[in-house]
Amino acid sequence: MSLPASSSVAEQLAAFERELATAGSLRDAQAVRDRFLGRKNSVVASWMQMIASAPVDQKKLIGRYANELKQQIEARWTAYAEAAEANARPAGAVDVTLPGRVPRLGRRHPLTVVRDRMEGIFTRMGFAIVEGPEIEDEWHCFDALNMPAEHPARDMQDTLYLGAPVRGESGRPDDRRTMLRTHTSSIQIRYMQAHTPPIRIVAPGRVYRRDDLDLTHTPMFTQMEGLVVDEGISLADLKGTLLAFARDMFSERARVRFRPSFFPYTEPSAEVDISCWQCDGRGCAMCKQTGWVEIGGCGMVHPAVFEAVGIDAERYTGFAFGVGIERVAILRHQVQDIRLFFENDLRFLEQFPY
Ligand code: 2U9
Repeated sequence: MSLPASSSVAEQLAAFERELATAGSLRDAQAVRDRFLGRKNSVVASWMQMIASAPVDQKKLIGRYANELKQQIEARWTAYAEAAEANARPAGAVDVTLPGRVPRLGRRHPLTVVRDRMEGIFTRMGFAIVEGPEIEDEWHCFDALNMPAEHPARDMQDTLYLGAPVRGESGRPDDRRTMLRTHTSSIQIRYMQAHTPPIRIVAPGRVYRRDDLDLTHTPMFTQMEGLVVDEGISLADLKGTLLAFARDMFSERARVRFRPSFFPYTEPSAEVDISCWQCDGRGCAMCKQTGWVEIGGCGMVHPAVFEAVGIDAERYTGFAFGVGIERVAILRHQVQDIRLFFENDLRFLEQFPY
């Protein structure tokens, strides 16, 4: 038995190719593949069967032919199938059959949450929220706040100066230095220069000091200061406002106490303590057995401050207070180390359920 001339591998391959070319769909093409490569009754399968029934001296020849045919048609099919798939889905297109990816949701930073909460409390009491520049000059940060040139807080040891002198209000260059604000009080100074009483504002924002890092200090932290100016504003208004804040922020049972203190921009001045909301004042680890927790400072606006911004201190009085936002967050969440708020380690941040 000799192999028919019309059955050369090249011719069979050409026939396979012609039939593939007429296939109108992938399904048609698969049918062509099955006719040539299928396990039963296909072109390749019948050559394979022929090996068994062929005379011994022909087996090798037919076997070689059948294998060669099988390999070439298979290779052609693989190329065809790959090209068909590539054409079906343009490069870069989304495979809509893949399972969806669940996006990882971000969340607000714990300091942002505390700040938003504090802003909400003061907004409901009728305060406006005001911001200002983080790069300040010495007049807005110190002079106007009754902190004269020789005041220790103005020292290079405490303040981060930026060096370049700024232009004065007149537009002429003067020798005031620029610096990173050491408190948000400069916002209230700017606000009082631009507005007449009644004034009721809170000023949140970052402040900067030349502090070394430790459990309770970072060179940048966040404050919220409040200022109320009107006729007849008294220390009782100040205490009532802080009590309302403490009851909303910490506990309905909170009480507030003032301890006499000193700040250049307020007179009288006080440190503000809140009765411990963990033990209700009986004494626990959080309040170090004192029953009280310090949350900030406050006082009645010093007349020299009013004079600096052109408000009549005979007619108007005002109160001011300051709270560290990290301090509030530390107390609310029992955080041991202020630095954790700024390292942004997800293992820390993901513990906050917001
Ligand atoms: C003006 C007049 C007075 C704001 C005040 C404090 C007392 C105070 C600290 C709390 C913790 C700063 O973040 S902290 O370290 N603040 O103790 N702040 S009175 O007094 C002002 C502000 C502006 C025009």
